[in-house]
Amino acid sequence: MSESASASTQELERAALDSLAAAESESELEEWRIEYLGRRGVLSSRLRSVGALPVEERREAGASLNRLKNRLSNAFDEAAERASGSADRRSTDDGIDITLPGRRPNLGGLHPSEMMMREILEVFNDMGFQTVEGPIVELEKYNFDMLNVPPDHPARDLQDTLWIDRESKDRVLLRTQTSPMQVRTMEKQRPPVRIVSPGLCFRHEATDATHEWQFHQIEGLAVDEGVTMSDLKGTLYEFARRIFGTQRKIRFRCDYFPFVEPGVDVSVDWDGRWVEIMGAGMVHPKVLEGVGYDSSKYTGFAFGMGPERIAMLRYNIEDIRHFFSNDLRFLSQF
Ligand code: FA5
Repeated sequence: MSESASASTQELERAALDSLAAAESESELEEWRIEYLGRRGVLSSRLRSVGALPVEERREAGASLNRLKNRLSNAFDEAAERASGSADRRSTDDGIDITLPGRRPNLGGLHPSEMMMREILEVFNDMGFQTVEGPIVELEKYNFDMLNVPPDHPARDLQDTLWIDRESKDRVLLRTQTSPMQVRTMEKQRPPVRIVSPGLCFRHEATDATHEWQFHQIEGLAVDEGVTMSDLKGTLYEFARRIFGTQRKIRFRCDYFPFVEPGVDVSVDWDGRWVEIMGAGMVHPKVLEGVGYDSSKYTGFAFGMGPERIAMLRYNIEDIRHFFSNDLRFLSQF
């Protein structure tokens, strides 16, 4: 190739690279590509004009222009890659700055009642109790009759009931307690039985700092040959030790529930006052007989506790109504 041809190739390369360096946006790069590398661009027309050169110069001039075309092509690819990388970092045309730190989404968490229930269930699962769940909309016979609370029994007044269907033969209600799960479990299973059953309960009652009309309970039931009141106490002391630690005082007191005999209530000390957290007792022989168990062979204990009350004692929550008021200032503390 003649000197002047090679000099003009060098000039062309310099001019092309300078203008490539000045191209910033994608559209400027595309313009550059069309101008230099396009089918009607500078290099194509130079290559076409090689045919007009003297025969002895054609070969070298063509090869030199092809090498230049390759170098410019590579330079263009690199520039395009750089431009797309920095476009990611810059504001985009629609005004979104994708380099700004993201907005952290509001992540939900477990409700404090749910957290408390899971912790309590784990304690009983560790002691060999299996978790079972049952219906919230319940038949009257499970909520009352089969628990030794016949119609007209005054004990029904202790739990003001929200009725779903009061007219049919099989009356339907929102369960007032988880104790129906005692009966449902024993109907399906022969002893030994060891279950815990968590879930919502409803009572038509006036609310105050320790009473809600909607709350959770966790029922417990153990039936086998030779189960005694000391098994009940031992189990509940172990529960209290794991949930409240060894220093917290707890109290057992006689109480009346139609489906146990004897019955107790269990309270925990809260700054010098006793807060009742559960009812418990030895399963009444009538309840055992009602599901076809031989009450001269099998005995059992049962308990029903309120996880919201337990969470109140655990976390010093002064009013049970916080649990279902859906106030994020309360809920986000857990
Ligand atoms: C019962 O519901 C019995 N079924 C418990 C039981 C089960 C006794 C098995 C014997 C054998 P009581 O109504 O006391 O009992 O409720 C038990 C616990 O549920 C209470 O100690 C309390 O922790 C919780 N609880 C009861 N009513 C409410 C309420 N309105 N608001 C919040 N928690 C409540």
